[in-house]
Amino acid sequence: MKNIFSVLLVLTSTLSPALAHWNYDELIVNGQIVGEPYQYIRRTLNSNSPIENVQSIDMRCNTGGASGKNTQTYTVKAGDELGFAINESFGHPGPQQVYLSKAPGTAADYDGSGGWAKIYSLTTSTINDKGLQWAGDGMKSFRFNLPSSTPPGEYLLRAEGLALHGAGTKGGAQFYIGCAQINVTGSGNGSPGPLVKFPGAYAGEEPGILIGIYWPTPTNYTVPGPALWPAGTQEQHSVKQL
Ligand SMILES: *[C@@H]1O[C@H](CO)[C@@H](O)[C@H](O)[C@H]1NC(C)=O
Ligand SMILES: *[C@@H]1O[C@H](CO)[C@@H](O)[C@H](O)[C@H]1NC(C)=O
Ligand SMILES: *[C@@H]1O[C@H](CO)[C@@H](O)[C@H](O)[C@H]1NC(C)=O
Ligand SMILES: [Cu+2]
Repeated sequence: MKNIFSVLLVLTSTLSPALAHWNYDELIVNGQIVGEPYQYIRRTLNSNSPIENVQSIDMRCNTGGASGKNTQTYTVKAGDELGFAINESFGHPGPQQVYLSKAPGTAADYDGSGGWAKIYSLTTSTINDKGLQWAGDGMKSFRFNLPSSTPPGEYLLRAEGLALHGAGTKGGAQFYIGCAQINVTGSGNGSPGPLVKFPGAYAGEEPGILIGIYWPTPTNYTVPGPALWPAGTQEQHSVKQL
């Protein structure tokens, strides 16, 4: 019974394609949406489809996200509360994470080929006998702190939603990605890290990427990627929406 139910769940979530999908289109700064959709976030050329090949260069900033020429850069202070809003709701189960990468020049000129530190990870709200429950499930936004030790300069801020409904087979996990361009002011003197590259950060076989979430019912979840920066930052189990 449980088995059939799980199969049905997988089918329904795979058969309702664009409905459950989302794009990160708006930047939130200190509790307010700033600007218009895609004013500060690079627009994907991929409608609202996910990336499934973890070795793709589009893992950086989504399809068409290699250049920020048509995107503006928003000035924030180290320590500000930032966030992403989406044009839908998170319609698939899985974690939400945010990575930060310093541009060698301007954020608009940066292709995201450098190192990325992870600064936010929103995972399960709880794990019970029905399996993994996701803190971001059905939500339309999330907020997090830009570490106050972030050094001044221009950065790409990358939102990543990992959808796990099809992740029981390799290549079945879906990555929803959006990169905001930010200009950080202040006197932060930290060293963001550990740094990872995209592609490269994920192999696709991590227990948090290659995982059947329906049956057998998982009893734990390990989010993929490096440790959070600054060291000691904890994963979040509840979402701060707008
Ligand atoms: C979100 O944006 C994508 C890409 O423009 C679009 O295909 C999709 O229909 C939008 N969703 C909603 C609810 O507007
Ligand atoms: C970034 O902030 C600095 C300091 O306020 C400012 O001088 C510079 O013009 C800003 N750059 C951009 C791209 O907004
Ligand atoms: C859950 O724990 C088991 C055993 O400790 C481990 O083999 C498995 O990889 C873990 N699963 C996840 C998704 O972390
Ligand atoms: Cu989908």
